[in-house]
Amino acid sequence: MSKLIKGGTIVTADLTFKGDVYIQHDRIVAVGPDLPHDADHVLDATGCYVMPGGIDPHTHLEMPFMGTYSSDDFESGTRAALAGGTTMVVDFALPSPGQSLLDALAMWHNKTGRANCDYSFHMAITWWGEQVFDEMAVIVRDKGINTFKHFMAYKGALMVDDDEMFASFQRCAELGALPLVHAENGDVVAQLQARLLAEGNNGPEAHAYSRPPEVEGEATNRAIMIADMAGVPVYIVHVSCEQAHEAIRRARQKGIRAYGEPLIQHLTLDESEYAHPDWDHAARRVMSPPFRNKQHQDSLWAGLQSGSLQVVATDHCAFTTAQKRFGVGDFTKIPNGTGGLEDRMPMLWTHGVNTGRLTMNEFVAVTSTNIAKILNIYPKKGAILPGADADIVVWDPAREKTISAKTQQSAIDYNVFEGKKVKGLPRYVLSRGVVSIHDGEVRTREGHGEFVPRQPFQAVNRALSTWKELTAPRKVERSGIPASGV
Ligand code: DUC
Ligand code: ZN
Ligand code: ZN
Ligand code: ZN
Repeated sequence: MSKLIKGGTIVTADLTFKGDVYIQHDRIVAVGPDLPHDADHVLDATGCYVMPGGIDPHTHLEMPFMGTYSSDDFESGTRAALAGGTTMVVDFALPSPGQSLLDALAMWHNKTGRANCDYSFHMAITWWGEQVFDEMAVIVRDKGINTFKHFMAYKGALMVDDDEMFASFQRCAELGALPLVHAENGDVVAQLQARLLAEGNNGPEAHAYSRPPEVEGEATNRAIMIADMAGVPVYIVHVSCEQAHEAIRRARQKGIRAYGEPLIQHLTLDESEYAHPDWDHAARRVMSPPFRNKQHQDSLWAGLQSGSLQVVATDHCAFTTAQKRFGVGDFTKIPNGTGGLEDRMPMLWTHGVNTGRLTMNEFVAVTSTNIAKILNIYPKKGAILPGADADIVVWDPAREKTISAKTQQSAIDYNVFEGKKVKGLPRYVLSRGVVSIHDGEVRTREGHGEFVPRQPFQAVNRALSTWKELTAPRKVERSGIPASGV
């Protein structure tokens, strides 16, 4: 079965040019102007941009968290992804403390039977011991996973301390894996939460007060410095504020390989959401880190423009209003998380490309190609090239809609972007050659999604900083006997 995407403008992270894309089965086989018109199906891309499908490197589908499960599973989550032009998601396998990493991974694989698009996993390090040390090697060498996630927050649940993080980062360096970090100072958050509750601040706005930018800036800087000492690059998830971005920028300037991932929510929604008089409205927007003010948003946009931040994700972790209400009377019990899978690309196009903040090529880079390179799956994913998977979005810059929970694919009963107008939406979305979306019509195929294995890489981080020389053990030769009592 062959397909020809005809008459569009191909936009990649590097180039913009008029051309057609020829697909056989699930692969791209030719790219160029005026390809022969002999395919089984011709998809008209006139007036559209033909781009690599989006990759969302940060989702939590059917995640056990805060006494419940996030409400989008691999079926509804990947359907939402495809509806918005995203053709691959990377989710997190989360061992409970003491649980085997391999058992946790098997549990997560069992959730994916109905996935509509391709997916992969990051493995979380939620505890430390010899078993974890040993299993990390199996995960990297035999299970196709080259990323390990560390939570510096969620004290008493997912959080690891510096001891564990440093040990795990060194193991990542040995194995050719990349550590990912949720960077918030979990000890400080726990104290602020307790103080706010004691003072009678129990509403959703207190969630934001308990996680100020400083807890994120401190933890981001700490994670980067620990990674530098372990000699491994580091990827900071959901960078929400200038303090965290500043730490990443400063590290990169010194030659440290630190990557930063802002979310579409933090780029387009701000802290005023938590001041809303309706409890449900505010609670639905409770996520960690919380939304910030406009200055922080400007910093994140500047990072995407200048390259100090490389990827836009969602941290899609959707809870219904009923689930959010677990936290009535105690904001620390509101399940943390917001949706965004369906809206990431249209919102970023509308607020990035249409405003002139991002070029189309930068849009492709931060939604797809950069993450494919960081995860070592380029050009299978993130590319419009012969041999690449036919994960493609034919993007119609003139197509408009108003975002609404009434028309969304996600299983939850609201949308944090409700009422926002977007201009720029998919005409076609192809998941490994299968037309899954056409002009808003959903034609996803349950179970079509496959696991994408990722090989280890050379995980070295050699900063220009001189601390290694300064701290390398050196025996100092001395002569004479020091005067006593000095
Ligand atoms: N933050 C959230 O808001 N939800 C899931 C996990 C996280 O770190
Ligand atoms: Zn057909
Ligand atoms: Zn997180
Ligand atoms: Zn997350």
